[in-house]
Amino acid sequence: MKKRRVTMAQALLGFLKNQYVERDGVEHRFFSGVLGIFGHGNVAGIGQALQQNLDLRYIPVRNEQAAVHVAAGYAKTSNRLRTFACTSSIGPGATNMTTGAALATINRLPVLLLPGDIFARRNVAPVLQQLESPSTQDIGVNDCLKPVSRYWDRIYRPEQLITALPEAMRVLTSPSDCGAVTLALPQDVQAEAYDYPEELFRKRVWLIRRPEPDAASFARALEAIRASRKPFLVAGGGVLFSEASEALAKFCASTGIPIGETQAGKGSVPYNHPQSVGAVGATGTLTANRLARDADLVIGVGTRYSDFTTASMTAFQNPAVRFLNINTAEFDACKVSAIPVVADARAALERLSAALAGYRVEDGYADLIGSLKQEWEAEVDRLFHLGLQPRPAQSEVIGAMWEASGPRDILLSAAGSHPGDLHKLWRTRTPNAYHMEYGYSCMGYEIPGAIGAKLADPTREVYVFLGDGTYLMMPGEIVTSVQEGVKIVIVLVDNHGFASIGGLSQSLGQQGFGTVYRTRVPETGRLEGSFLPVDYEANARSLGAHAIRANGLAELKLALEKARSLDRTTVIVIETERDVRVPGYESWWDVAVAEVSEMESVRESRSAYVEACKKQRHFL
Ligand SMILES: Cc1ncc(C[n+]2csc(CCOP(=O)(O)OP(=O)(O)O)c2C)c(N)n1
Ligand SMILES: [Mg+2]
Repeated sequence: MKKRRVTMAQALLGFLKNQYVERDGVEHRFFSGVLGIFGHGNVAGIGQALQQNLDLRYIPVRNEQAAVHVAAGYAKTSNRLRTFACTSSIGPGATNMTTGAALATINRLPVLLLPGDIFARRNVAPVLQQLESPSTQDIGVNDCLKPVSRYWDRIYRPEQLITALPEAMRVLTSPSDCGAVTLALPQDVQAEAYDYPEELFRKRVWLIRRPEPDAASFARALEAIRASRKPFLVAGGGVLFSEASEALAKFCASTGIPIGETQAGKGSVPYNHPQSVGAVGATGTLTANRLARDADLVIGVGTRYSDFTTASMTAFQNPAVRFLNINTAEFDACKVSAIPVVADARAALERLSAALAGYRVEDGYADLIGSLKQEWEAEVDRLFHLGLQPRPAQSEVIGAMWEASGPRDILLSAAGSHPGDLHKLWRTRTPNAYHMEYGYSCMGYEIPGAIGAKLADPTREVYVFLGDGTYLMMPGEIVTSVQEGVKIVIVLVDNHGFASIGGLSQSLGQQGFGTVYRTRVPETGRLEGSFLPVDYEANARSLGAHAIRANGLAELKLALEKARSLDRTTVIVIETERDVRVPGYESWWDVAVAEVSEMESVRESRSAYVEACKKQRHFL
């Protein structure tokens, strides 16, 4: 057998370069490069190997957490057909990746983490940044990555790569088991040479399958649809991952079944598709929430039924409601006691369309969908044009961004009051044009995630919509966008702190405590002084971005036009009216209120909470 004598790190990169995926007859190289930061735990291993493998692009970032976010944003925009590997040193560099790994796994996105690890040889322990344990030498900070990884392994000997790598690839390319994969790499082993079999470096093409429904489940699914009078379809992220938008649009156009969208599934069909009723759940539209409330059959396609989608198990109130789930993951397919169709979304929807030819919802239901949809569009127009002076409402900023953007442009966001408002209001026109990270709703994802989205599709303008709070968590990656020539447009809403959690706090009877950015007053010891004097425009400029402060809506429109014409990352800062919010639409989200309190406002809120919980249902 032919051998190749290389270090473990060189072998690893040699393998990664030759991994491809194929779906529907189209082949992609799976790894587009390596993101990361060097330290003593990876510079001599992975760092050295990268230097002699320049065909694998190396992208230095400012924070290892951001590296994983870039990879996740890239994988999401690529419908999971491509990703990056992320390298870190040992210790803090490795643990910085934990948040990114959790985000990837929760959103079912493939990312490969390659944290450095302490010496396998152990004779020099404790090394710098090593976590010691008096009870075992077989523990380290990388063990933190176990619960947030779908596959985790530590490579104590160079030859273990040979069995670990195929497992890593199986998970990364699996439509059902996909998530973060961690290979912890002790720094001495990274640099150790071994005679690897030449076959390890051959080109390998991993087939991304489209599993078909089994006959028995499919028959039950058909029966359930035919028997239902008020079916309602929930489109989740799986629709986009499967590239099933067209199949879904056809299925719903021919059957008349309305489509509500989760955060991950938004944009599955264009907003003006006759059966599209927009966002469903806690941040849903009135149209979708009314239809969900009364539905007798909920067809969940590629959704994991998060509490935002189910409005904390209050969204579906018809006593006779049943569920039918189409999902590649059995785990999700079986939720809410559904008829589980364990299958690819596109394959299943195409088969359903064919089998249901001639079936259509009753006219009365179709008319209701049409009129509710019209009412909703009028509500969006109203919120886009409130005419507030001098500071606009956030909904007007969204309206201006929507009007300035093209149909293929990507709108990206993750945390704060932005996801809820966007879920309701953004009028998505093409698949993947709405990029919301709402599995982990991770403040700080936005800028690196947008770099990933832009790297995945440089032909689309990427707009990031974020708050002052989330901006302050990870502005440093603007530097990475400048370094790579990856232009993104960031619209930063300055409302002096956390409007979202502030509003939530108010609703819990807690008066927004700890959510406004104010200085501490020495006399009272409280945070009730003037607003913190943060100059976001100067901050963005100092990191290499073009920065514009927009005073009011008219200036925002000009700034958006200017940003389009530039080829550099641009940050637009706008102050909004914090207390003018997009309302909720007959929906609810469960946040447990203190059961006892000295505060009357909290006690009142608790009574309302106990009452609201009565609508929660089990689906058994
Ligand atoms: C990493 C992280 N920490 C904390 C939270 C909880 N959280 C959700 S929204 C939010 C406030 C966001 O503030 P900002 O970005 O200014 O948006 P705004 O609420 O003002 O719209 C916080 C703290 C989170 N989602 N992520
Ligand atoms: Mg804010």
